[in-house]
Amino acid sequence: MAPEIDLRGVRVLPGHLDADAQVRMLADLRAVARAAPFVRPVTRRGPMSVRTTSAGRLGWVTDRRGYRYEARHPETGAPWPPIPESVLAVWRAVSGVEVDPDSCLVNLYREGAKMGMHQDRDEGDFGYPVVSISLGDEALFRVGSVERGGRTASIWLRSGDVAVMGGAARLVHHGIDRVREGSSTLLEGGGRINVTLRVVR
Ligand code: MD3
Ligand code: FE
Repeated sequence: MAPEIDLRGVRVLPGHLDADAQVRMLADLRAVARAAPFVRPVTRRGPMSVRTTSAGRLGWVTDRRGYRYEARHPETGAPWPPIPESVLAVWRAVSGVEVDPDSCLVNLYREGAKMGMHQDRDEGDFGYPVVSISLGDEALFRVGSVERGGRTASIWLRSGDVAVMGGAARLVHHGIDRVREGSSTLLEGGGRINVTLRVVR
């Protein structure tokens, strides 16, 4: 495994998952998406370019009323499927906390999808870290500060990389500027999946 990188307090663990582990996790996430289909979230600012679904007790949803965590899929009304063991294993290895996550958000980036700079602040306790797992095409990840504006730093996140956002980095602004199409063959049809694990409470 390549050495750990500290990007403005975000711990990046390059190549945390080897190729076989990536394939296994992707199969588990496909099963999640069969039970809880990807939706295109619409925020007050319009439709997002990313597709999302969730696993675990709570899933992150958004509509014209705003962002929140819900126990059921917004379209099917079904409870979210359980978080796959392959995903929980990453949390248990890197989060440094004893509690398991309530929520596993799965973001699907297909052609041209990106994510603007934002903070993750819909959770009830920022003392817990957020853990992110990248699969598929490489993505240019940007990290700023807790305050809006100011300096930022960027890094390409590759398939199998894991990032841990804890402590002061838990509330930094961050986003995905772009995805390098065709940089990975993991997803049939191309693209990128990002899994984020959170304790919501
Ligand atoms: C820094 N996802 O779902 S992962 C998100 O690649 C989100 O889909 C991006 O931002 C993605 O909210 C970025 C890296 C990441 C995730 C959560 C964070 C960085 C973070 C939470 C706090 C600080
Ligand atoms: Fe985020």
